Amino acid sequence: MESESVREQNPFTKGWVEWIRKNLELEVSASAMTEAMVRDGIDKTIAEAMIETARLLGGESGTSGNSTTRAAKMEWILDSLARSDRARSSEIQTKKSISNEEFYESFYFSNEPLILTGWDEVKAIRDDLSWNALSKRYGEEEVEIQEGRNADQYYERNSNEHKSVVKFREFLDRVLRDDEDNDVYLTANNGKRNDEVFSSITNSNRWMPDILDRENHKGKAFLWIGPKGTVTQLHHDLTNNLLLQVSGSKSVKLFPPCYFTRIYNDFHCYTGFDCDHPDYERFPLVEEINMRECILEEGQALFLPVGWWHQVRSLSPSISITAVNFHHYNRFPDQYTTHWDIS
Ligand SMILES: O=C(O)CCC(=O)C(=O)O
Repeated sequence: MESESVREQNPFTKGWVEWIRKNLELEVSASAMTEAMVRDGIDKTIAEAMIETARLLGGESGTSGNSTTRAAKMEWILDSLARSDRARSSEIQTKKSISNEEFYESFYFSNEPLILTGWDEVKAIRDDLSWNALSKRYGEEEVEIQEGRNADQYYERNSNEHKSVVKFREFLDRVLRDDEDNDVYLTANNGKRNDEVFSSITNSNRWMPDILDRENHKGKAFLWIGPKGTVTQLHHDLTNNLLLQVSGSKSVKLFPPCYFTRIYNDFHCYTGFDCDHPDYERFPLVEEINMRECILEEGQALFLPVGWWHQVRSLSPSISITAVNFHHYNRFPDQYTTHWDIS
């Protein structure tokens, strides 16, 4: 492969730096480049150091390349997918029951949400999870919840600062009051601390539909208990999730990952956009999103594919479970590196 040549004597000019980057992209060998630079009067040690530095900074094609160009190309791909998505129906598919074959082929691997209306296995835990039974069995237990959310616009991304330990009965009293209350919520984020208390629910597989892997369920289910009016702010998860509605109902707004360039994702998996109070002056591109919306009723389950954005509001006192133990690969967090500021 021919190397490009630049007639300049000062090796640190933009011209030489660009020349090296271009030749790395063309997969020209370091020795051929060094030779060309030495021929042009550049000291061999300096030439070698410049090439090695450029290589380490990602000038080689097939690795990070020119990151601005690559980011632009990724944006183009996503925008093209978003253009097609905007032409699609905003209905979420609903099925009473589904075979594993159809679920994995048409929904799990296709990154497509689904509402399963016939989650019959819920019957196995409905009595254990009635409000009375919960109060009787766990009332005296200390549990961890999220608290003080009303005072923090970003209560979700700051969730670690809102953890608080309370007596479960006192929490339930608040959950069952009739008014809307987003200040307290027992969430998946509290799962670790509460795992022992609620083990007979979260570490049991008797409520799991077939699409979940009943042999691989320990530590893979998380409880959500809260009053009417809790809002889980718009975010995407790093796994495929099944959100199972045990008691009460929730409204869910969701849309696919191809709208990444329109959702103002500024931190980890969050955005400042609020689907329930849309501010299109601050977030104008969101208007181009084909938002889906559904109500998840008691005894139903919603498949939330990895990367799909969702905002969830409870319409009544509510108990849900999120499970992540599917029969196929769901370890996407292993490859995730952008946990913090990405603005
Ligand atoms: O039910 C909720 O409030 C949030 C559920 C959720 O975000 C999930 O299951 O991924």
